[in-house]
Amino acid sequence: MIAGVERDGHPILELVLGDITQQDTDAIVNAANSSLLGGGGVDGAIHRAAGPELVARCRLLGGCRTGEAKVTPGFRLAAGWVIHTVGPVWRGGDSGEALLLASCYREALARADEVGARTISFPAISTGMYGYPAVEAAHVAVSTVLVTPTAVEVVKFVCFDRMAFDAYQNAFAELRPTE
Ligand code: AR6
Repeated sequence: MIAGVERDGHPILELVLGDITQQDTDAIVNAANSSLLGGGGVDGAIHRAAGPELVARCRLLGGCRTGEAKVTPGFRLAAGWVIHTVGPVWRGGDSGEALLLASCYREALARADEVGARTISFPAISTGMYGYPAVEAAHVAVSTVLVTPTAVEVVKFVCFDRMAFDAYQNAFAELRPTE
């Protein structure tokens, strides 16, 4: 953990530079596509690390709409659950992208609550192949998690590179409530 924000009655937020497949939180979130059958980026990494059981289980789910989330076991991962969500493709910002991205975070926390996960790791959904600007995406991620009611106790934002990490640090600094 490199930085944390703690608030009464809300999850502790942590910021980590690393690989989400290595996180031992109860759940990790996958930035999937609507087929849920795998892809590149974090999706590919999670499927490789979880093993072929994951895609077999995903086949039973019938896909996932943008902004929604579905849960599977983590199979060979340290995390017990994978929560698959589909972020919006960035189309300039006027196509409801922020609302859809916020929905991904809310829906993922709702799935975590349903399976009793108390700790969860999120990647920077939509900021790779789907082109969502990192600074704006980090702001949506942190502000949404801060206001979403959940029994989750720890939320880790796992950044794969320094640029994402800096974006989250700025979002933490901007959104940290003044005590
Ligand atoms: N751990 C943590 N973060 C990672 C990892 C990792 N192992 N690998 C990549 N990232 P992307 P999207 C970061 O493209 O933009 C897939 O093909 C990456 O640096 O994985 O939501 C799906 O199947 C970036 O910051 O997801 C979809 O088709 C962030 O994860 C499409 O890509 C998200 O990048 C989804 O695109």
